[in-house]
Amino acid sequence: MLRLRCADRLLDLTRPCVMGVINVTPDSFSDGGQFAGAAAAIEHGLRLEAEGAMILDVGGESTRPGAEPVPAAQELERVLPVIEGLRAASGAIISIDTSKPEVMRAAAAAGAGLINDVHALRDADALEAAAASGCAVCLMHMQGEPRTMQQAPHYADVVPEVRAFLAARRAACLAAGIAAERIACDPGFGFGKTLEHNLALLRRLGELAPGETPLMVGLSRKSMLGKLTDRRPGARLHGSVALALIAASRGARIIRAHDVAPTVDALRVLAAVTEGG
Ligand code: 7PJ
Repeated sequence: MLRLRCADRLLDLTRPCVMGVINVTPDSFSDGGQFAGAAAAIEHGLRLEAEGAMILDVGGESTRPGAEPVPAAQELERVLPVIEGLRAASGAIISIDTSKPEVMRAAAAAGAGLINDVHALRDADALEAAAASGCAVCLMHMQGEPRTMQQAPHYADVVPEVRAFLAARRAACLAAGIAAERIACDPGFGFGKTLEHNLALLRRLGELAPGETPLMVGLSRKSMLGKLTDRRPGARLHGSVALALIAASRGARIIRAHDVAPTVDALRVLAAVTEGG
């Protein structure tokens, strides 16, 4: 059975599940900073849970292309009240979207069960902090850094390069004492990738995950959909659901999404067809 150990919880991934996005950043491109206040962010998270999200991903530092880094104290100020509030009111697994070890430690102490790190635990002390937390970890591939990563993404062959990176980061986690059942991987759509790179990764998604590692994908509202459908972020729902279904049908087990209800519906339909066979 495919599953992910998230601190004191075991997440069943026999069927693909949805991770709902809670941005606690004033510059978030898709929410326009609408959920910047902790109370609003908690309310938003509870709504995503009611819509069927199994995981709630709380982020206090924007990783959108061009975004500037945020100091740890400010990130903690944004995310901790939200994690505490959700932990008290929600049964969902809480994910902390961070690369900073001090944020990982504080979030785990406040009840987070998953560390979603777009740097794949490459920052100093991040592996140790994640290992000690007991949380699950999501290792994401990124070429370059958010501020400049979309300027000139380049690969000789994107699929084996991303696969090799994820395998190496998984090996580093295992060596640091993070059990295999605590590790998920993510190709990092849009993180230092052109449209063609993203499409190649999606086509060959099944080749990416090392071993039995569950694959997470984030495709919701991303700029590849802007290129494919010529729509602004708020009008990319239909394209996002299409990408979620394509990813799940190719093996993705965790779908990171802003629009939880329609994504959950689509995955239920897919599961009925798949399991009926
Ligand atoms: C991702 C993420 C993703 C994981 C963001 C956005 C940009 N975490 N955080 N995977 N994307 N694991 O939502 O468009 O693709 S932030």
